[in-house]
Amino acid sequence: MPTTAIKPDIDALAALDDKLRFLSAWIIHHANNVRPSSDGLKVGGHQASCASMTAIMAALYFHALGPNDRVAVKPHAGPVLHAIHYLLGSQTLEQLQNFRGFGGMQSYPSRTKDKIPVDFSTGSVGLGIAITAFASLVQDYLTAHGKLAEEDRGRFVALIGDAELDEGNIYECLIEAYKHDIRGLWWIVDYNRQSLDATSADRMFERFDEIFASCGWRTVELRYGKRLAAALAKHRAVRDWLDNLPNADSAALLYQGGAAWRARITADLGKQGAAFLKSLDDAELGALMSNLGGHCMETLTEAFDAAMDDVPTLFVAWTVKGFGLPFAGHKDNHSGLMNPTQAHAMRDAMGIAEGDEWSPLAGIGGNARAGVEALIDATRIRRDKRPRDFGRIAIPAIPAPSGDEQATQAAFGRILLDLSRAGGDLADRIVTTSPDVTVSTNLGAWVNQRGLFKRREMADVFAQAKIPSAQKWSATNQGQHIELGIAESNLFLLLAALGLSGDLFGERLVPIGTLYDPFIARGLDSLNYACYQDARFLLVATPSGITLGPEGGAHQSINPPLIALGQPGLRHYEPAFADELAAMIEEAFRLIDDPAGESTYLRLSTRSIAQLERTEDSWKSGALAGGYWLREPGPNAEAAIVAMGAIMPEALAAHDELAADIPGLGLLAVTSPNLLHRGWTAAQASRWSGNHQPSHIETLLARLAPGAGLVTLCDAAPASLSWIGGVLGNRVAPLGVERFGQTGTLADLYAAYRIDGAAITEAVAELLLPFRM
Ligand SMILES: Cc1ncc(C[n+]2csc(CCOP(=O)(O)OP(=O)(O)O)c2C)c(N)n1
Ligand SMILES: [Mg+2]
Repeated sequence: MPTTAIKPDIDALAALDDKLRFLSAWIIHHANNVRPSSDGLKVGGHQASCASMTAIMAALYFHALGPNDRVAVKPHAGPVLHAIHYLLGSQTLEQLQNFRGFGGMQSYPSRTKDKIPVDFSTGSVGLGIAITAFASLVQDYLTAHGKLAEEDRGRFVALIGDAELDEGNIYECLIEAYKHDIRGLWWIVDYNRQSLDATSADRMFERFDEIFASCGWRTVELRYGKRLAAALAKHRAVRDWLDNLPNADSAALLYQGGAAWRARITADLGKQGAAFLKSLDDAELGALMSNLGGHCMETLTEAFDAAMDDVPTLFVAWTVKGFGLPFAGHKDNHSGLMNPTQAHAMRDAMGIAEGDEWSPLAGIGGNARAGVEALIDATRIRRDKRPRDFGRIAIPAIPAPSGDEQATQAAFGRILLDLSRAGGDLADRIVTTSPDVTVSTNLGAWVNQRGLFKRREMADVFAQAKIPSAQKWSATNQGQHIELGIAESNLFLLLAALGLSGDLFGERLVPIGTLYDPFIARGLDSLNYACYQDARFLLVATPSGITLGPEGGAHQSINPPLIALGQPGLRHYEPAFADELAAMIEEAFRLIDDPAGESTYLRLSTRSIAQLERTEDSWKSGALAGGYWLREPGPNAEAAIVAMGAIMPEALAAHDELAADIPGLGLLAVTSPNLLHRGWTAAQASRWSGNHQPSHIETLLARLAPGAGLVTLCDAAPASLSWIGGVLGNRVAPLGVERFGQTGTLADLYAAYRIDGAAITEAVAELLLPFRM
């Protein structure tokens, strides 16, 4: 992280600002107006959002950033980032010309898809901001654990659209960041006071200032550029007037230009404005009034240079949306595109010859050219896209905890405790985290062993006072559990940052997060965001379903298996037994470290059930592939029970009861609907590539008679399993939970929601009826 400033070359930086504004606009123009369109769809892009930020980004990338600094770029300024890499030689012309095309540079910066180094993907506004705080926490964790040298530490920068500040996840993160004493952050707001639809509410700057300041942040307002500030200093009345001009009025005037400013100042201030206006023609007046802090290179570099310590800093840089473009300030400019005439006029005004639009330094002449070349050479940011960092962790066999009766949730706690006691590289790389449900998700024993992480030591007051407690909550910088407040979005963002530690810091961690299954929905977009970036972690959601009995409907989850069915990058496992769970955890660790792997979601239960006596391990590969025959079907069986998770005892009991009457009745234990589904669709696709392999679910179901009936059973939305009937054309009686749960004993609830033995028997009977007639 740079701690001292370099003298800025203002002229060269200003030339780079112009160049980035042109190139980002031209990338979008080319995609929309030059590249042939085969489908007639508008390609789109955000020239105004880019133009608003080019000065800020020029000052950052060509002046302030150091080699270890990481940046989350406002989604709609993606083209500016690509233009920077183009100037640095780390992005190709082909990619720029294929903006928003198949295989081309992405609409919004993407870690996984773009060819340039992208530190954090962005797109869903707000999330890219908050992840920088958690990445900084991970950096502190690695430093404290001796895995990252002081000189390799970086600063975390978020480039923020002002409307993004409406996203609640930012404030959840701000609170957590304060608790963890997070440092080394620069959040830079492109304060153009325009969102997608409209101009933003007035007076918000003061509020942001107060909110951030109360969380320990330094706030820096960059309102006026040097020239405008100097002019206003001489004309107090104009300054007071401009200070209080509503955002919408200011935007409209910026759009209309000098003549409109003159008319308005004259109307509002009369004689008091005359002296200010006197020496300026309309063009000069228009330029002066748009000389805001976020477009003034001296203001920006001074502000960055003055914030080289590690105090988290919010810069509010006032800008004009669409600065320098024909639709600057227009309230409808968010998706505005210059027409070809306007784009050509911009090119000509930049001194760029026709046909020379892509040549990096075209139009930069005179004194600035040498300075620009020098800045491009001297830029300290990383130019290359490094291969992702995988493949370092030896994963020991994870034995199943012993015990005749066990719940998967308790078994999870035991497995982690055993791992902790055994020690070793894997155990040392595990970082656990939970949003205030550490104890109730069974992480307590692990935390007692491995301790809480805090950068500054925190004593356990209860322990010091010798008050008996099962939990030891003293915290040191060697602890391996990061406790979060109750904000599930933060959990997923921290998992995302921890799960990218190999990529961000060259040191892989093994993150495990626990939460209550229904509250996955609380942070779902953050979970999706973590998966989108291919962060790797293990998510343990526990407890689940109406099997939670007396806790009632507010805590009983119904649809997470459906969420998992549609979530790329996340593998859902739902074990019934502790030995299955152990195999899945081992697999999840392997997947974290495998370049072709993914994250894992375990849906666990507090219900203690009788464990199976297994004499061999052949079930294991099936369980890891999504399912296995717990009771083998007979030849040409006419029916099977297909069950998942904590209600396996009901399925087993029903099987015992029905087996005598229905010869060959099978019991299929499903451990991962989403793996089975993925395998099925992949097999379908492979049919057309000439390399067909039947999928796991097809192979399993092929054991039954054609058209055999299936009773599917899960403590979740029945659609989680009912689709299985479509694989080979089996008729299905889907049992599961479709209404909100309620309190009660398991017998009450299973009967009321028809997932008990009686429901299974009735469903099997109904399926077989047509065959019997
Ligand atoms: C979570 C989410 N909701 C909605 C959108 C659609 N959207 C994209 S940009 C935007 C407003 C952007 O305004 P601002 O952040 O001020 O950026 P500017 O373009 O003005 O710089 C919206 C609503 C989104 N990308 N993400
Ligand atoms: Mg805005």
